[in-house]
This record gives sequence, structure tokens and C-alpha cells, in this order.
Amino acid sequence: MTRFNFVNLFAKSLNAHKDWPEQWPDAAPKPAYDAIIVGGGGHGLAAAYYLAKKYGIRNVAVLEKGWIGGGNTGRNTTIIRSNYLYDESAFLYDHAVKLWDGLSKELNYNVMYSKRGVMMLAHNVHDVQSFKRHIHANRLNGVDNEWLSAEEAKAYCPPLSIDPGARHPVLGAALQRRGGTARHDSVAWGYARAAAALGVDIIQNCAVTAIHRGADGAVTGVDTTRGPIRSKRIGVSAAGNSSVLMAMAGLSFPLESYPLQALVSEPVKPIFPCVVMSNTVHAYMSQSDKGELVIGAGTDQYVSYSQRGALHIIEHTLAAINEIFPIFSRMRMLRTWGGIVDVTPDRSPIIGKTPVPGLYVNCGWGTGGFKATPGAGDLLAHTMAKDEPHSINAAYHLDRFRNGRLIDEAAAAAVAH
Ligand code: FAD
Ligand code: PYC
Repeated sequence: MTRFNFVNLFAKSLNAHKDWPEQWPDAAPKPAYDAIIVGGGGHGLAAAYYLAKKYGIRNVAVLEKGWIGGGNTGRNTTIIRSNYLYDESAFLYDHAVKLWDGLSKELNYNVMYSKRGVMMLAHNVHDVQSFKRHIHANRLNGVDNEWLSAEEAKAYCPPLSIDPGARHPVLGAALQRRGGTARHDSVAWGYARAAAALGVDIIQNCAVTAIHRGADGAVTGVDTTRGPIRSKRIGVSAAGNSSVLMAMAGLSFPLESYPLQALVSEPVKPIFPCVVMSNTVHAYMSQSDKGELVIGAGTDQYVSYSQRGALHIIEHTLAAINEIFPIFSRMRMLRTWGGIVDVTPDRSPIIGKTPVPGLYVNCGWGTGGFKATPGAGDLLAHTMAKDEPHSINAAYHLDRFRNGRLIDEAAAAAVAH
């Protein structure tokens, strides 16, 4: 804990506000921070790191209501890939995959990025046609993706059953070899340590409860459970809770929050060499370095802010896993948990400026934002530092829900919604 600037930061925020906020925001003196990031998940911590590293904005506070990485960053199944359909998505997700490549070195912290390949199983004619369309589109954008026959898929992942009599027979698969996994908490801790070393303050147990705006409409600071903090530049990166935060600034966002669940088995010796996703049956699996089979499910059918989900959802997932991998039918499950994902109508994120001056947002990653962590942080930092989006995130503006320029990635999201 002492490696982060906890003591400094707390003294700083208390002193900076002792004569405040009676007539706030008009009476507010000099901003305490050049930038505030709300949300200490991987995305928020990465944004703080890149603000400090690339743009020299080091007087930054990351405000986290719980502990860093305790949200979706620490709850996901860590699948990394960039095999999305549209051009905008290829640029966005591949930007992140490229950053993953050098991340352990960049942070001097082993994030255990493992390019073991992500294989998406096709179980019916629609899957085959859709995956082949993705493969062609990906390759036109320089993103690797290739078609495997059922036999080739089994050779790549021997535990896979390709029994043609199965309820969900495997007709083939799309393989992205650069896809893989990383260690989720290392990503949060790696960015946090590197950001703190550059001067960023990371404040845990500090929930933002209000966002204040001045007479000109621009942001002036936040209220938190540990007192008010001023800043004229606020980035919200609070997955699952984004619409609540945006409402604090008077904005209505097109987001719905759902629980998404995952579970792990007892640990076993290395047996599962890659990542397999089966979108049709709502199951995906890999094996962690500790030996646990890491299994993920689809979202619940009802909106909720609960970090746990319905039992029937994971029962369905395990039934599907048993059919695709009968070899695992006697495995015991150790733990199950849920996270809250915020989902946009087109299943693509919103990253950019908001109608409120000084307020920036990174949200709506739904079931698929872990893979984007370095890229999302980099793009949010760019947008906050320059007060304009990077060319990669320009298309991900809130306006697309008004002007109709949607980026419909429901198929590539790969998880049942
Ligand atoms: P988070 O890590 O959730 O960080 C947001 C933080 O904001 C939280 O720590 C939260 O406590 C904080 N916060 C919220 N409100 C406030 C407030 N008022 N004040 C202060 N702080 C606040 N994606 C993939 O790419 N691949 C996968 O395999 C994958 N699997 C998933 C499996 C599951 C079960 C789940 C739940 C998600 C999965 N995802 C996956 C999605 C992925 O986890 C998320 O999109 C990504 O981690 C979001 O990162 P983040 O940093 O934005 O969010
Ligand atoms: O986006 O690849 C993904 C994913 C897998 C599981 C949940 N999300």
C-alpha cells in the first residue's frame, strides 16, 4: 500500500479544501487536481498512467469507491482479441492488442499476456457464414483471423469434442492466433504502480457522490465519501455505474447495466492450451496459470447492479461446457462471481467528450472491455489532454445514438446479451 501516494494524496486533498465548499463552486480557489479519473479499474488507472506519461499531466487523482481492480477488471475471464467486424472496431481493438504486446516491459510489471490463440466455434450454418464474414473483414483490416475445419480445431485444442452427433456439433472455428489472456489483477497493479511512480494519487474507498458544474456549465469538481475535490477536468471510467455518474452531471446515457458471471474449477495440470468461445451456447473457457479452468457465461436477462447473477445462467453454461468438452464432466467448480457490465444499444463503447465541458467518459464496454484496457486508457488520456478525441475513438461519440452512425458489434461481442 505504501508504494502508492496514499499519505500525500490525502493530506493534499484535505488541505486543498479546508476553506471550501460553502459557496461552492463559485468560491472554489485553484483546482486541487489537473485531472480526476473516477474509477480505479484497469481503464481508469491506464488513463491516469498515460496522462502522466504521454502528456505530462501528473497532478491527477484516481478516485475508486472500493479497491483498485475490484470491479470488472478483477472479475473477468481475461480474453483478449480484436476479431471484431467493422473498420472502426478493428482500429480500436487492434490498437489495444498492439499495446498489450509491449505492456509488461512498458510497466516493468509482468501482466502475463499469453498469446495462446482465441478460437470461436461454429455450431450451425449461420455461425459458419458469420465467422467467415468476420475473417474476411478482419484480414482486409490487417487483423489476423483464420478458418479451421472441425478436425483442425480439435488438433489446436485436443479436449474439444467434434462428435457430429452432439447437440451442438462443431462445424469449424475461427482462430485468432494473436488472441489470448492476461492476468487481470496484474494489469490493475501494473498501471497503478507505474502511475503512482509518476506522481498520480490513487485514492481507494472514495466513492464519487456528486459532480459539480459552474455557472458556465463546465465541471468544477466532485463530492466524494471522503470530502469534495476540485478539478476542471474529470474523466469517468466507472464500468457498470456509468449512467449513474453521468446523471450526476445532468446527462442521460443510453446504457443498461446487467450482471455477467464467471466461475473457476478446482486447479488441474495444464490441459487446455488456448481460449475457446462458443457464442451459440453462451460459454467460453481457458485455463489459468494456477490450473483452474476459467469459464464465463452470458448476461442475466434482467438489469441489476448486483455483482452476482442468476444460478440458471451458469447451470446452462456448464451444461454446454460438458457437451463440448465431455472430458471435464467430473470437474468440480470452486468459485463463482459476477460483475456489472454496462451495455450500449450497438454493443460498442462510448469514449470521448460529453456535452458538459471538462467532462469525459469511457463506458459501455459491456461484456468485452478487458481486452481494450491499454487502448481505452490511452484514448481517454488523449481525449482529456487534448480536449478532442483521437482519430481511433472519434467514431465512438455519444452523438452516434442521435445521428444513427452506430457500430453494431452485437455478433462480435460474442457473449449472450
Ligand atoms: P472496472 O474494473 O469495473 O472499473 C470501474 C471502477 O469504477 C470499479 O472499480 C468501481 O468500483 C468504480 N466506481 C464505480 N462507481 C464509482 C463511483 N461512484 N466513485 C468511484 N468509483 C466508482 N472483457 C473482455 O475483454 N474479455 C473477457 O473475457 C471478459 N470477460 C468478462 C467476464 C465477466 C464475468 C465480466 C463481469 C466482465 C467481462 N469482461 C470481459 C468485461 C470487462 O471486465 C470490462 O469491460 C472491463 O474490465 C472494464 O474495465 P474498467 O476498468 O472500465 O471497469
Ligand atoms: O469479449 O471476448 C470477450 C469476452 C469473453 C467473455 C466475455 N467477454
